[in-house]
Amino acid sequence: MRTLWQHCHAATMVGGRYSIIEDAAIVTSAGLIEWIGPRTELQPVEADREVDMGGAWVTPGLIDCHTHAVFGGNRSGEFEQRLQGVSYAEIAAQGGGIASTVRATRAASEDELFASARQRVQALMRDGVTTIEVKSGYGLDLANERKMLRVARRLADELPLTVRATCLAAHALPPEYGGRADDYISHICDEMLPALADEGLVHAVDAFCEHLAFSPAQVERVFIKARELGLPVKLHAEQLSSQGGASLAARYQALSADHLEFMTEDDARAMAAAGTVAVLLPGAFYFLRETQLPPLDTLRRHGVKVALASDLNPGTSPVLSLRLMLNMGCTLFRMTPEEALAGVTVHAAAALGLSASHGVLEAGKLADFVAWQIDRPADLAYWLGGELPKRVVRKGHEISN
Ligand code: DI6
Ligand code: FE
Repeated sequence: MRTLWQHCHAATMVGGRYSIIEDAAIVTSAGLIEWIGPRTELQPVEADREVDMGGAWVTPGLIDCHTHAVFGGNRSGEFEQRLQGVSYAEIAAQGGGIASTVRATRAASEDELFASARQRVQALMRDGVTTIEVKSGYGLDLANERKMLRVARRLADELPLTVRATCLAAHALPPEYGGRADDYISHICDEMLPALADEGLVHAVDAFCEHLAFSPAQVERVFIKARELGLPVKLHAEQLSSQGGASLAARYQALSADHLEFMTEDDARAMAAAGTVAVLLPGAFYFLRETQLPPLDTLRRHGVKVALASDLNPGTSPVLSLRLMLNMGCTLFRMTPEEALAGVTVHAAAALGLSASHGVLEAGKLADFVAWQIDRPADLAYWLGGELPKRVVRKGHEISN
């Protein structure tokens, strides 16, 4: 069906700028944008349907390029404990932290994980998200990592959403491998990744490079296997310390390096040369009350593309609004509203390897867009939370969340 959408302004995000079309018209058909431009330049078109957008501002559908949306259990109790002065170390010693989410995820059925993840993902969708990345990483054995990745695929099957599934088996050391990190990395490389890749459950491979997780040498073993399997990589890097993970990721042409509070200028230089996207995660920075800011000016100076994401996870970033991340990217990290919007559209698409089909409003791209009843594009980063009135269009069809 061909639809003509008009009486709107478009922030197309082409080239990572607003690239605004005032008084725009958009023609969609077969799930794609057929034409977009000034309404005065629109050639006669036989549309099955015409939609008056009421002066709305249209942006590409928002892309949340870093989430751990699938998990069992709940860790708000740890939140309370920390506010009563209990330290991370004491919580971990009590069996809390990632380990408690691993236990809850292993104990949950696929249906239970799907039901809880769907609720969280639908909250993001109500905020204009039309594409999401979902990581495994709370199963930490083949059966449970498979269970998580199957839930990610089911989210794509049952919701009007593009879902990219990332295997993060190298997220934490499972209890059965206590003290044997190298053996666990061997298990990931020799058994888990080949099986999950063969089952078509994995779009990319991620790892957590940190002194309390895995070393650059252990991460590199995972990257080598991912490359053998033809899978792109991404990395949780420099979140709590400088490990050289971001430069390692760049050496493997990673789609992205994520967190980056402690990254160096050498990391930025390497990422720029490799085209690796910097994914900043203000939710985790804020929730952990981190004080080390990611070096935004260094990233700008080296021309590294910067994306923003929720890092939705139960321990460090229980975030259910990507638009709030726009505000935090500006308020905490000093991004401009234009940079922040690029961070959840065109640059987020690049962080997922989806630049050919997602992230900007131009002919040939997926017809995923949001028509916001706002006065200016900066309003998206300006308003803290809440739900801005909007119409969400997915593959050319309006959806109600
Ligand atoms: N960095 C984080 O902040 C989360 N994972 C990671 O690699 C923590 C996940 C959790 O606490 O459940
Ligand atoms: Fe994360």
